[in-house]
Amino acid sequence: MESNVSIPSVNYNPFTVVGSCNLCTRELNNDELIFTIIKCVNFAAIKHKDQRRLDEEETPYINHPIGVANILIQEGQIHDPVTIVAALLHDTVEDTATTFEEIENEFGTEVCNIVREVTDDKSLAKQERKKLQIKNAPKKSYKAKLVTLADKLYNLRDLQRAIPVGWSQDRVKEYFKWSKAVIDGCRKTNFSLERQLDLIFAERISQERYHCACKKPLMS
Ligand SMILES: [Mn+2]
Repeated sequence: MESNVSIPSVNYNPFTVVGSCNLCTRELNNDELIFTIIKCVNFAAIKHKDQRRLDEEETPYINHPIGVANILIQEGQIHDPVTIVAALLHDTVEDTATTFEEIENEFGTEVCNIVREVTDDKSLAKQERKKLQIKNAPKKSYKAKLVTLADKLYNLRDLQRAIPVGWSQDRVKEYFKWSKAVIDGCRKTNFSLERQLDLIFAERISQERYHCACKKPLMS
């Protein structure tokens, strides 16, 4: 995660009340809401256009951020536009050439700050980044925790559906373990999302037990 530098907006900022603290958000009317959401999906689609998910079908990458936003709305009952816009943008800086300045200029300070909170510092080694996600999870804001929970829920479901090309069973197992540690740092944020994640972890444990050679009963 990069330092939390606040850069003044120079462009259209749908959420901020101009002239105030630059952090307070206001409610958007229907026209502004649809304008902002479509602008945001279009922005993310352009940024991720050359990327694919790691499954065999090479699903377009944009399915992921759209799916994360959809999980927040359908399963998390989250209708806050700042959180939804941040979810749609959450991987743009980490995985494409997008900068925080662009996000701030196009979608405002609060959205940008959430994206910052969920963006790994790619200058660090992968293992270090993974450790930091666990360490930083409890310190995240409520909205960043929501995005984190929905992101992990999407990725774990994806992993249940199809193992990424080139991944060993050990790597899958490790990913589940690591995800649980990150999620445990985001507890008491959204009951429904956490319940869905717990169901996945329970399912995973029973699968691992089933395939384990010892065949010990689960409740021993
Ligand atoms: Mn993601």
